[in-house]
Order: sequence, then structure tokens, then C-alpha cells
Amino acid sequence: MSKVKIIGEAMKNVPWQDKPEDYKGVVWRHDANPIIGWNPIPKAARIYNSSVVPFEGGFAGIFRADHKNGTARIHLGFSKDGLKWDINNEEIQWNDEQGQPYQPGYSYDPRLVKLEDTYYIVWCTDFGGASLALGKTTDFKEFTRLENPFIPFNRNGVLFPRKINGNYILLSRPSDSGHTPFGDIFLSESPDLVYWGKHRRVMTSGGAGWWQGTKIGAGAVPIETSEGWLMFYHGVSGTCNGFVYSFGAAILDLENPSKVLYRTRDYVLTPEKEYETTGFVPNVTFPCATLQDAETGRIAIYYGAADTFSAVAFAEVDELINYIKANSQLLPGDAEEYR
Ligand code: BMA
Repeated sequence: MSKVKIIGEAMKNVPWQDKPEDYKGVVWRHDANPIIGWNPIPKAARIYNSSVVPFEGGFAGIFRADHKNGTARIHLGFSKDGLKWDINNEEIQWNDEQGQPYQPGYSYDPRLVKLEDTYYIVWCTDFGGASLALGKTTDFKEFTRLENPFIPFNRNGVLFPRKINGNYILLSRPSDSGHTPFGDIFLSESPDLVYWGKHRRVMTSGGAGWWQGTKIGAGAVPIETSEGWLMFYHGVSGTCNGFVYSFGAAILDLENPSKVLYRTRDYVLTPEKEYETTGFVPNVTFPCATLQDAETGRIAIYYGAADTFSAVAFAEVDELINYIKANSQLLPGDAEEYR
């Protein structure tokens, strides 16, 4: 069997640790987790659910920072090795396309993607309720806000790293105004990042009591591979003590990513370590980004832990894709007729 390949660029400096010999899973944690702890900058108590890209030989990141007054904002940071981050104490300042200040209020769970020569950021903002916001930068100095893609309520917006059949592709999770007790992953297309349509349902939550029984949401920007788009996503189960956020992985069709080909029956990572089970919100592992090296197939996964910490885990593309295929279970709502 030929090896599964990542379609993309080499990244020799991708953060990496080999899998511990006695470890059974296909996603393993960095042994120095968490990489960002409590009170990392004067303004913020917690930095988590954040997103990173390679930039100028090192890395740039857009971070969710919960300020000490309780509100969430997004901040910019840089790192040489992807592990030690220098994060600005002030939130990002946005202008609209006419150059006028256009500052979001509440802002959280940013996803960052390089598409052609531009870095796009999709985050969740307050637009009469939780909704997606979109912005861009080319240099991480000037930040321009674009039109909000959708009306409320919606969360977990993730833009694909390239157009497909001429259109931009955005995953999202329609929700409600609170701590939504339902949710499936949808896909929408746009020719210009302003008008969105051709909405499709990609994947559903389900299975009473399962790790993904209550809701699911797209996590990191999908990784293009020879077998399809590899997508890490979060799945939530409702327990008598509140939600538990684990994560799984799915493979979407390369040319029609509204079609899920495989998805893991079991989670690939669930809260087990103290920094995942204990914090501001216990029992949360929430993937928002990856860095990957097309040459070796190494993947570093960035995830938020317990709504408090930033953490890193690792996977190897060939092993992971083969695992997903061998341990896949589609749910009834994933079928073509519901798409
Ligand atoms: C979701 C989002 C995430 C958070 C998660 C667990 O609704 O708000 O930012 O990590 O809840 O609290």
C-alpha cells in the first residue's frame, strides 16, 4: 500500500516529538503541555482555542485571550519554534475595507488560514448573538475586517486553504444563543467571500451518550491529503456534570468536501490529563489548528484545554488516515439524502 501523502509544503521546523513506545493511540500529547498556562499576559487570565500558521521562517498565531474583566478578545503572537509564544498584551485593532476602525466586541475561537497570498481569520463574535466574523491580513500588521459571512447564530467557522471549483469553502456550526445543546457541521460556498450559498450538511452529531452525541464542530483547517481532506473536529457529550469535549478526525472528499468519506467511531483524544480535566471549564479538549510537514507526514495539533490552557498533540498522517479508515463509522444523518 502506498503511503498517504500530505499535499502541501515541507515544514522542517514543525514542532515534533516521537510517539512514546508504550502509547496505544494515534494522537499523542506533547510531554511539556500545556505550552501556555494561567495568566500568560497582563491583560488575560487564559489563552486557549487558538490558531497558528508558518510565517517568515517561524510562526504567527491568533489567540483567544480571556481578559481579566471576563470578556474574550483576539490577540496576535509570534514564535520561533511554535511552542514558546510572544503574545501581544493588546488585542488586534481592525479597520473595515474603507480603512475606518471596526472593532469587534466579544471575539473567540479564531481559525487562521493562508489562502493564496492572504491570511484569513474566522472567529466567533457578538452580532446580536454568537455569529461568525471574517477578517484578513497579509503581513500581521494591518488587519481588515470583511463582511460577517452569516446571520446569527453560528460558531466554529473554518475556511478551507484553497478554493474548490472556483469557490471559497467555509465550514460552520449553526447554533443557538447559549450553550447550544445540538449541532452539526455544515458547508457553504462563496465566489467572493461576501455572498454565501450552496449550503450542505456535512456531518451530524449522534449516538445517544456517545462522545459526539450532543454536538460536533469543525476544529482545525482541513489538511489536503492524497486520500481526502483530513479534518479534526470536536465532539461533545452531555453528562450529568456538564459537557465533555473530545476530538475526532474525519476524511472529506477532495473535490466535494460536503461528502464525509470516513469518521472515527471513537474519539482520538479526550480529556485525561489534569490540564484538560481541570481549569476554568473542566473536561474540554478543543482543536483549532495544525501545522504539518508534507515531507515527513508529521502533524502538530494545537488545542485548547479546559478553556484555560494551550496544548499541542501529534499525529503521523499515514498512520492516522489508515486508522480513520479502519475505525470509521458514519452516522445516519451523514447520508446523501440529508446533505
Ligand atoms: C464552546 C465554545 C468554546 C469552549 C467550549 C467549552 O461553546 O465557547 O470556546 O471551549 O464551549 O466551554
